[in-house]
Amino acid sequence: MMSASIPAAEVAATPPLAHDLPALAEAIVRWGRELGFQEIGIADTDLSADEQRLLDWLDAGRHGAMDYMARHGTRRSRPAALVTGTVRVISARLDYFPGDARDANEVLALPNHAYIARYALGRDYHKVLRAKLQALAERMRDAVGDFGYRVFTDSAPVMEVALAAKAGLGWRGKHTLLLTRERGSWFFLGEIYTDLPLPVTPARTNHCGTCTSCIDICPTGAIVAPYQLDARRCISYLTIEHPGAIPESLRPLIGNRVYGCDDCQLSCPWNRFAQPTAEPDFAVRHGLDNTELVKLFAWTNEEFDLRLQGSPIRRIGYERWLRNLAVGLGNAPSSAEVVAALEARADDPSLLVREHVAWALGRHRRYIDDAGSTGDGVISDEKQPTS
Ligand code: B12
Ligand code: SF4
Ligand code: SF4
Repeated sequence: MMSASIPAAEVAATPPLAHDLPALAEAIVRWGRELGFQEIGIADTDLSADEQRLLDWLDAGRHGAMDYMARHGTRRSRPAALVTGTVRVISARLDYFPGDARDANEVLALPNHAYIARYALGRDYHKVLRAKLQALAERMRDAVGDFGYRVFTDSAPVMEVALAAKAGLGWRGKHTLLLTRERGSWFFLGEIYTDLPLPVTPARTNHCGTCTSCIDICPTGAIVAPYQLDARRCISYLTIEHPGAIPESLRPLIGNRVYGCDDCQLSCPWNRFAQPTAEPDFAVRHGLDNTELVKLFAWTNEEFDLRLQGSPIRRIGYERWLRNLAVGLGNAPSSAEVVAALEARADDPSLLVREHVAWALGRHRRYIDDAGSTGDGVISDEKQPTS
């Protein structure tokens, strides 16, 4: 009856999938796979349970200096308040584990080497994911005509994990990340907010059981209770998001982790089933999986900018990079090379770097006193301890 009022020409011009939302949802999953996503799910926009937990987390100050987490209020937990008209969220999962990287546990066990989180060894994921999501949205437009949408990945006030959990892309682990039985947790999430009332996909059941491996392994005790993370203690926060001095009590616990941290994921039994990414952009660049701390600490600002072009690491800037490396060097075994590298930056123009270098040198004080330093950044050969 309703179509009787629509001019015949318009009916003929309306693409068929616009009238068949279940078929469109199936097509979206298929197109998503063709674009390289491992999985696509669809959720409604009711995040009321998560909203209260987000507010509690913010009230407790667990976001530390991440002001952007508090800035947008409930727009983060109410998709339609962020993009008017949103009724569904299409969630997408893209695996990033680089199969060509040196084994993570091996690097963590080498205190002279820098450990960089697996997600940051290749190119910045923001652009990669965004381009794929945009391509998916355009295929949808080709199929249904104009519709309301916006794509996001880690770039806006969006509760990505909560939405992906609703959309059935995995369950939230006790470390707070999303994971699956088939592929573990080494993946990024991205979304398309849309005004199309697509059918939703069911949520998955939780398979953490009695396991507490991620909580037990966390070097800084940042997972303060199952599903609750205090970012202020998390090494990922401290080395990436935190702008100032790293609290001294936490520095020794950071070990050689100079950008991000993966321990909670490395310890998770479900990550035994993870598959290496097929995404060429996430392949290791510049040997970042296997480089000594002193080599990275010697980079000039220009080398930092040049070598980390297109890498997510560049976003923390040279000063935080040196700060983090100084902590790593403070935790490394004492040696002439380590002390010389630190002494070479003892007068760094940045107060932040100088303070962390001084702390690191303090950690090698006994060695320096025993060995004797020329005071000009070189431990004299004759004063080095004999082994
Ligand atoms: C802020 C942030 C961080 C912060 C804080 C992390 C956090 N857990 O909140 C810091 C800098 C520490 C961080 C670190 C990392 N992050 Co981060 N981060 C984000 C960001 C921008 C927002 C997360 C957020 O909303 N936090 C707010 C708090 C309130 O949420 P929450 O801790 O997850 O708590 C929820 C539940 O745990 C729950 N809860 C509380 N109590 C209880 C009790 C029960 C019983 C239950 C069921 C639930 C529950 O309530 C909360 C609301 O749902 C998202 C992107 C996005 N826009 O969503 C990426 C994101 C979560 N990060 C990501 C990644 C990859 C990482 C790192 C692995 C990077 C690294 N290697 O260093 C680490 C992992 C650390 C960890 N264990 O979480 C990915 C995760 C992908 C995945 N598989 O889940 C995301 C989704 C980015 C992306 N687009 O892919 N991150
Ligand atoms: S990323 Fe590292 S510091 Fe943060 S919760 Fe996981 S194990 Fe702990
Ligand atoms: S380590 Fe254990 S508790 Fe933590 S997310 Fe994995 S299965 Fe869940």
